[in-house]
Amino acid sequence: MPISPRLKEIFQNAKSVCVLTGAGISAESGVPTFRGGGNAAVWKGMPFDQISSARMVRENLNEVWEWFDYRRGVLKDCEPNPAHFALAEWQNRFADFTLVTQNVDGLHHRAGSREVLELHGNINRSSCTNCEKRFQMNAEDVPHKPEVCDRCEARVRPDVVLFGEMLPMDAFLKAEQKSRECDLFFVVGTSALVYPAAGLAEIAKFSGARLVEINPEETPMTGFCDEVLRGKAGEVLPLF
Ligand code: BJW
Repeated sequence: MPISPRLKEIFQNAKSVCVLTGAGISAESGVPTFRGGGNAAVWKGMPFDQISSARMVRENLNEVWEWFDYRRGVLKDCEPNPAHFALAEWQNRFADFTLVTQNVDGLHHRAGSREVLELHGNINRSSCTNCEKRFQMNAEDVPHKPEVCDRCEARVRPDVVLFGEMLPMDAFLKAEQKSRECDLFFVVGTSALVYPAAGLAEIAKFSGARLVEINPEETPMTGFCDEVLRGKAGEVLPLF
């Protein structure tokens, strides 16, 4: 998948670059995606959008923890891949660079990205269901610790954003502002189905940015993009 000379030139001259990543960027690290390839993640016969939901936290937090402990167990053996490393290098290439991720796996940080706007939280943190105190978990804490908050003794939950829940407002507002201001926006490894994250690409495009998609499959965003690079993130991103 060669990058056209024209896109290379646009990339080299860009002042402000914004990248939105999704589960596909971690696929080559061995982290399963939610959708794509004709499959959707299922846990104990339940579609993930049922278990990863605000309702499930209210009705069956034990099951939610089992699902996230399982996924933290999978993640323990996963390492950042060339796509994560390429983006960590981009932060030094541009006067203004913003990395926004929907992923909860922390692999961008582990690859060396200094500032990552995590729109859907982080799987290695938990938060109190009552006072919202946050706790960092170690990858080895499977099953999770602590069980209850040391400040108010309410139960803790995974600190991730589930369907029907609000995104962290500070991260989202900053991502929205940077999407509006950038001149080049990359949509990498996301099915672009989940809002409001997917809407950032639309904001960028309507504000005049050039939109580039990197994904081996077509998505609802494809027709909207100025450039489509059909390939794996770990193979395409290092080519820039
Ligand atoms: C590769 C590759 C390789 C493979 N290289 N690529 C507006 C319109 C319609 C609906 C809504 C709307 N606004 C809000 C909604 C509702 C809802 C929503 O969007 N629903 C749609 C699905 C219909 N959104 C919400 O509920 C959000 N909250 C919200 O809006 O709050 C306001 C509100 C509150 C109360 C009531 C009403 C409104 C919250 C969304 C939170 C999403 N959370 C999850 C789970 C996180 C925890 C967990 O990890 O379990 O986040 S869902 C899941 O999807 C996860 C992901 O971050 C997210 C996006 O998935 P992603 O990253 O795109 O992955 P995949 O698997 O879908 O795609 C992978 C892609 O990679 C594929 O395209 C492959 O081809 C590609 N790929 N290998 C490059 N090597």
